[in-house]
Amino acid sequence: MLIRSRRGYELPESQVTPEALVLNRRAMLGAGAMLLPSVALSSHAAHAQAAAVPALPEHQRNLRFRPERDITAEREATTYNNFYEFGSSKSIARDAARMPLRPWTIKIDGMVARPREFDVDELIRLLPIEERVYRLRCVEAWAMTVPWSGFQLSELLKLVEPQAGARYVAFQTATLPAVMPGLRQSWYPWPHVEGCTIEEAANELAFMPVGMYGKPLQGSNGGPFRVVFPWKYGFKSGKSVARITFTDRRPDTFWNKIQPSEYGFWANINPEVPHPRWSQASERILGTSERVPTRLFNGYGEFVSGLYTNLQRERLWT
Ligand SMILES: Nc1nc2c(c(=O)[nH]1)N[C@H]1C(S)=C(S)[C@@H](COP(=O)(O)O)O[C@H]1N2
Ligand SMILES: [Mo]
Repeated sequence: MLIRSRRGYELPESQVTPEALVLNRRAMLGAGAMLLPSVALSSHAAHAQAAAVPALPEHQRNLRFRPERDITAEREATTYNNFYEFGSSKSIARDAARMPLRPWTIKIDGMVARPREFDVDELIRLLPIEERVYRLRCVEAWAMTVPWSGFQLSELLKLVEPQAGARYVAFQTATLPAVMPGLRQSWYPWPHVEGCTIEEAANELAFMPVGMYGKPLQGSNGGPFRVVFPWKYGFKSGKSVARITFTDRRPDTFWNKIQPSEYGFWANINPEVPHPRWSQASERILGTSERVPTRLFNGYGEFVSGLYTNLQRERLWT
């Protein structure tokens, strides 16, 4: 495999990155706040990471969801990330390796008949785990294809029984200041919360990975537990989820709070609706020099287009 210390596209990409623009502008106001004493960090992390991560149980690939693209090289997918809790560059993987993956508790609250806390290993025991190869399309117009291991979000819904009035689901990322230097960037509306409607959560594509490439999910990619909505821009897919709340009010979501005109609540993928600052017509395949046309709903329309037929007045595509 070709190994380079820096990818040629990294710099141009980060210059057009919306997130990075916001960051750079504000960073000048708060310069200095971003430096953390790395010695203190690593000694804390050594302590926090004492518990071992068990291997995933045996499971099989679900062939219903065909990738129609080559799987992205594992090294690309695990080292080119967006994870602002660790900073705004794509190269956060090493820092994110400090994420304390065990023990990990997920709190489920709000409008459910059975609110409770789960240990992540308990969820892995309780729910049917499978592998799904999904395409992931970032709003910045790069894409990768990933074999995720995890469970269908609807299985979790069955476990906690949403109440009839629950209309939305909010996914909150853990805030761990000792290992997440990005949290010091106090102009961001931490904690990271993303959300969807209850119908979207119940859709068979909505998935909760606990692994990728057959291994437990590492911190860089949102381990130990995240969500993915493959028909929506990647920023909707919250990482390292610690709390899931069922509610009757549309959650205030992270990027929507930062820049509502550019990052809507729905963020469904549509090549014909440009981002205000660039086209969404095509995408760059991570780890290659290829650019390919973007597809409506990232090519998953057969599964999800029915979710939106009565919502024409909403801004479904940004
Ligand atoms: N908590 C949290 N979740 C997040 C992000 C983030 O910064 N923080 N970035 C999002 C964005 S913009 C994308 S494209 C995907 C990237 O996931 P990956 O790094 O596993 O490719 O995670 C999403 N989930
Ligand atoms: Mo993204």
